[in-house]
Amino acid sequence: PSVVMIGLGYIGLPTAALIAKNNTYVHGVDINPKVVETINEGKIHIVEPDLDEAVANAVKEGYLKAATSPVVADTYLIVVPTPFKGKNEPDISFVEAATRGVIPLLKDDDLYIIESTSPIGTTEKMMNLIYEERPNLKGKLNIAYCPERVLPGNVMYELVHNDRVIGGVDEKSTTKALAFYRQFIQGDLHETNARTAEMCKLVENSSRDVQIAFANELSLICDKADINVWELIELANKHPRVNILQPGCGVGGHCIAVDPYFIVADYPMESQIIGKAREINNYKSFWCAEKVKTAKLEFEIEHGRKPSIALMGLAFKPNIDDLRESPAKYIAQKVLQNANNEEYFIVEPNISEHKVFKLTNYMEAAENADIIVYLVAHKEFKTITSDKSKVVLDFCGIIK
Ligand code: SAJ
Repeated sequence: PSVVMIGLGYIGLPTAALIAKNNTYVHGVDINPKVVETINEGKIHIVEPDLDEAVANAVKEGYLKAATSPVVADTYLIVVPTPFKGKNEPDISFVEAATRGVIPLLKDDDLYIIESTSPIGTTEKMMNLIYEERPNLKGKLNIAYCPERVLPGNVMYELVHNDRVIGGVDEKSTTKALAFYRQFIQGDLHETNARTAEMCKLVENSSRDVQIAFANELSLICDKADINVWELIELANKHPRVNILQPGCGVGGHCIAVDPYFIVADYPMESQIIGKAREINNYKSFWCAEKVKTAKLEFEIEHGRKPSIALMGLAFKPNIDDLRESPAKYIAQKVLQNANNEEYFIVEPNISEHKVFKLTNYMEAAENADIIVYLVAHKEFKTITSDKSKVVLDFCGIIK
């Protein structure tokens, strides 16, 4: 058996390495020649624990090879990004381009699977596209949707152990896709149809977004009501059927802050809560930036001088180096835009340097700043003890 993996990014590459580890030939495809070159040298272009070794081994053993175009295989996996165009409209042009690339290669009984997060109906759309171009293959291919659900930072473990939802365009496709994943996945495999599987991925992330929005809304209410939101949530969670998530400085990353729009774009009238949750979580970042502004002005009035300010954390969540779609980074940018000769210390212990921000060591920043703003609950920050004279804004519950 042989597999073509289209897209060698955060999900495609680890999945390719995993399949290759099971002695199946994987021909990886990426439009970026640099990525192809790096992988063929047995190296990787992304940060993910244990991925380097997995790729190095797969390439060395000859089971993984990368190129910029596909070849004939039995199984084709589409793992390319689905970004946005215009005003929060999902853009499936990469999925379509990848599909068009394999259409001439397809033959009877092949398996074609989309893993990319996709709007509902994408798999059926691609099926129609394939059969329009290759009418002789109609009904003879196995076409399915199977979303990935791995957590960045823990991908190599979760790829193997998480349950998977597999939805074919017909029963034969589902069964065939299931047998494929069974070879290298230890988690349970759940059968459904393609539309349900597509929606399932969007709903998982929307559900988390809505729950975080609830926590963020509570934090706004508690701020006005003079209640410690962290204590409140801890107490409410003592109830056996209550499980409130943690408020923060907003929701970031490329999944939870994005996927809900895939539902809202297609069903705007029906997805009231899902849409509102996005607004609340975005507003929370704006609110945090405004809070820093107020603290700054209050300090000036009280002390008759400008404060120095430490912004603690830039990553989109604790203990990672990923700054993409990060609310903390957005807040730092917003605060710096409003800078008026105050001294700023920007801190991100998980990266050594940044092209825009001049970074300061976290201890030094916390020691020297008049106002300490905790944006991300990185483990390093938990060791900081600051004296009472400092103003502390804790947006991530690090001191609770
Ligand atoms: N966050 C909070 N409060 C919380 C939990 C998280 O504010 O109580 C924030 C984080 O700080 C971060 C954002 O939410 O800014 C998202 O972080 P996350 O750890 O919840 O999730 P991601 O984006 O790293 O990964 C998610 C996962 N989805 C779910 O947990 C439902 C992962 O399993 C998916 O595979 C991934 O999205 C994806 O690729 O879709």
